[in-house]
Amino acid sequence: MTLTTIERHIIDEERRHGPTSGTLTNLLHDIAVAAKVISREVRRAGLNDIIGATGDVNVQGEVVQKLDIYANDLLSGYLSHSGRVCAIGSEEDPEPLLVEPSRAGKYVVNMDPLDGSGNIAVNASIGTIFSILPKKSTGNATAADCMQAGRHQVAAGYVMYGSSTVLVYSTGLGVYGFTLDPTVGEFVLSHTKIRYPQRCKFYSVNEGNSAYWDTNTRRYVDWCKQIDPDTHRPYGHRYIGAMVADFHRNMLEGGVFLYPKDNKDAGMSHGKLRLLFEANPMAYLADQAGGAATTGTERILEIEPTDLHQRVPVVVGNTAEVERYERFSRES
Ligand code: P6P
Repeated sequence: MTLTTIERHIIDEERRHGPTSGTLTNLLHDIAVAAKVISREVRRAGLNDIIGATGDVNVQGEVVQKLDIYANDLLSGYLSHSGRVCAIGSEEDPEPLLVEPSRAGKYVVNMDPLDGSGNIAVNASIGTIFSILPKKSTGNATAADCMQAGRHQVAAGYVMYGSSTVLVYSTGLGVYGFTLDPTVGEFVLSHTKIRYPQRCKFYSVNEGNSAYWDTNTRRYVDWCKQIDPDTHRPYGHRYIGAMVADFHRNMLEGGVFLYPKDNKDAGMSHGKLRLLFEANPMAYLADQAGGAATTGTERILEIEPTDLHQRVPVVVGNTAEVERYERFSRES
């Protein structure tokens, strides 16, 4: 039985890309190391007083969990000293961290250091999401380096802290998953070239917001719930409250995740999820796995960012479902 660790896989992929500096390889390795440390803390959160809220509110207006800060500080500190990164955009920080030019590298990392942190206190799945872009400015890095359309990503991935810790990533050559073996402290290849199944089995959306949805969302979700054996409907409904977990299940089993815009909260009239830290990396992975991601009127990867913390509506999963939602949006 061949044991393929993430370190070995990353190097094999580097060779598939042809001659490179190896910087992206090293950056992905750095992220895997940080993920192991965060996983350890997540698994111990209930024991070492880093569960619960700090009492602060972040730039998103969300209550900050202690683990949010731990993960953000760890990733920012570790990656900014790696020599691979020139700027780090984080859901937790108002402005990007711009690395000291003498230590700056050629990549930008945008991240949600701990996605779904509201699930921590109830021991439900949470995750880390990362997006890697090439530095585009010619001089010292600026915030503009973080604000590039998702089609420019060179890699993206997530770590899901669930019943096991799984790191899923792509550098444009397909999507691969690695499960952390805590007995040896290695991420071991467990999912090769993940592809969305042809059939959609699940839809994931917060039905509690249905009274605030636009017509297109209501029509699509009602369609998912209609009885039609020929199209295997009604689809099952699964919603964990952490995008990483819902996205992961849907990519493996077949499904569509929606966080549409709604008129519940004026501050979220464009949806809740952040373009740079959640939507773009997940859209990149979905595309690499044969799926798609849309706002309803625009593909996520084509959006030109206008703000670091810009929110967008997100519908991501099986391409047929994404296209169906887009049809409902056009008709509405
Ligand atoms: P709601 C977590 O806060 C998050 O950003 C996503 O991971 C998740 O899918 C969504 O928000 C959950 O939001 O409003 O349904 O609790």
